[in-house]
Amino acid sequence: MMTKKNTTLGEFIIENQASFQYSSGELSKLINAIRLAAKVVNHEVNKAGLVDIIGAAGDTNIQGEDQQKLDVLANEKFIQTLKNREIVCGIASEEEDDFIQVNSSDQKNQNKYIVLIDPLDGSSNIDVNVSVGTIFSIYRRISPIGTPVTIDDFLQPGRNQIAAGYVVYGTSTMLVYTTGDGVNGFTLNPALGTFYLSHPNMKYPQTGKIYSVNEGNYVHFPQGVKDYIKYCQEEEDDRPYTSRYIGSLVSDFHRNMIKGGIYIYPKSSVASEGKLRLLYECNPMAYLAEQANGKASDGFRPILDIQPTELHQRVPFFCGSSKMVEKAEEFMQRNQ
Ligand code: AHM
Ligand code: MG
Repeated sequence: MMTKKNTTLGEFIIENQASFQYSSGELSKLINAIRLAAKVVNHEVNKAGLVDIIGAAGDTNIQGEDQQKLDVLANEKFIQTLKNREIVCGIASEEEDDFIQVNSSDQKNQNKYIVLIDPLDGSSNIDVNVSVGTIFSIYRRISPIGTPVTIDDFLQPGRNQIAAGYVVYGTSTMLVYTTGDGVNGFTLNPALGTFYLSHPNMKYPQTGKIYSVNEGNYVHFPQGVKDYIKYCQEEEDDRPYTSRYIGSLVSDFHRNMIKGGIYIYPKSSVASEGKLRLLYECNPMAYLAEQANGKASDGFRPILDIQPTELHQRVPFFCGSSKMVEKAEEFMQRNQ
């Protein structure tokens, strides 16, 4: 694998195409389309702070067009880019109730990949200038090529993912992804509009000192999570740990992968399955985590082994450095 640091994402995709398990160039084109959509959305996200000057969502702009909310806009940009390039046969998005059939111009779609996206995760952070992200997940369809895609193409266990990744619109914009051969991170040079390989072969430290959970919900948490939080706060060995919670999954995940840590969004007495979506958020992050030597679980079993039953299914999420996730699972199992 090519891991020279001045490699551009474009070069990296071409160089590594041959190593894809079922290489036909289609997956490379798809990653390229995501790269393009990411740049378009990045441009919009960067303008978000100007909203008071150029108009807020719901206002009418100078051309007489309605201003759109950024998450709606990001959704449209990603879907448009993927549709226009005719490189997928179906798309599902956290922003859409149902999956989208993509027909190529000759009406006989020969493409084999489907994409699931969370176009702008953590969008409540935009108003306060905090990082947000895009998450994507790619599968090979299971229905026959040339026929309409079905719900079963989208309800595959995360283990079947071909590729997954995220874009973090942070102090700099990064695209981090895996095609099942490790995780690589690319940073956007905004002056040139080019992503450069900046974080080759990313790995979670085996353990870390950061725990990320919305402790405001403490009273509603299951006993196992309460006990694990207390464990993180005890003074023993390398503890107490440090608490860091941005409230933007992509950013919390990204920091924990680099520094070592655990992210938890458990179920609670007010949200029986937690908040995060299995298909759009947890599966892609779990695939990245495993590819980076980390772990992701619902407290009892690997996220990637869960058989989804609906598109917008929610699931409790424990994700991070392997030893930390194992410890949290121990607490969950003790309190079952
Ligand atoms: P969203 O898909 O509505 O943006 O929600 C997902 C986000 C995650 O990025 C973040 O980790 C979590 O919700 C924060 O939720 P909470 O504010 O309940 O802690
Ligand atoms: Mg989301």
